[in-house]
Amino acid sequence: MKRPRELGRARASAERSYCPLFAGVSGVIFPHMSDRLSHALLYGIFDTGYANPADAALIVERMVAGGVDLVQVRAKGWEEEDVDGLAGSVAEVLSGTGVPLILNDFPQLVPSVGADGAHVGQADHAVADARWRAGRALAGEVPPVLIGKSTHALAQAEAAEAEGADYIGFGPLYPTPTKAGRPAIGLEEIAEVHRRVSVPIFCIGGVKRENLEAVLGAGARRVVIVSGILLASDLEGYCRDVKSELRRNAGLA
Ligand code: TZP
Ligand code: MG
Repeated sequence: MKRPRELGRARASAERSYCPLFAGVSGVIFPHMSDRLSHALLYGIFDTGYANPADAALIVERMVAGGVDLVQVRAKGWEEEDVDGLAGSVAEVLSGTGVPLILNDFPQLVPSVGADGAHVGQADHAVADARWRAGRALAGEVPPVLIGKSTHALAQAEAAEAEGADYIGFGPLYPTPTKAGRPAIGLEEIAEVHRRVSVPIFCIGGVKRENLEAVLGAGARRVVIVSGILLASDLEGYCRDVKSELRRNAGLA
């Protein structure tokens, strides 16, 4: 039995997914959040390792105002019910913005939170399992659920696509305390992963406004930035700067 606030969130998620362009015979129309994903360049993460959960709404609002295209909630070591509460507050902020909300792990919380998907690591659920736990067993179901996967090598990137991931993270490019203990892979394989993999690739790990030019120069098109954004004194301006560089790189500005 869903609690009322959960129903409210699920409804808010459905409402923000509504688009008359996709009207069909059923009258219940969901555009594909995957369209949002395919145009996404900047992926921001609200990570409790860097930001006070009490500030989540304000921070995510600023991220969106700065042009972040996807938002993930990452709360390592948290209990499921606490993640549900935090992600629910972020879902409310994102409601009506069209910016998809992705949960790090916890695919089973996608329906109650009103999130749009989940992100899994190499040691987490398989993509199909995550999709099933999110209540949507098959890719292409409506409303769609986006399942992303972390990859740290070319072979893992190809495997994640073959497994049905909607997008991948590729990195860490640079050593980063956000993913302590995970060796950096450098920039050398960025161009090759873009040749081999068709789903959106978000380069991640130590990416900052300061090294973005080098990352894009190596062939990246989309990035995830965690600490760079969350530790910025002007978070919105930081996102805006990065986004405009990403747009320029993509030939959109
Ligand atoms: N996966 C690979 S690197 C990384 C994750 C979650 C952390 C990225 O964080 P930051 O602070 O942008 O380096
Ligand atoms: Mg994980």
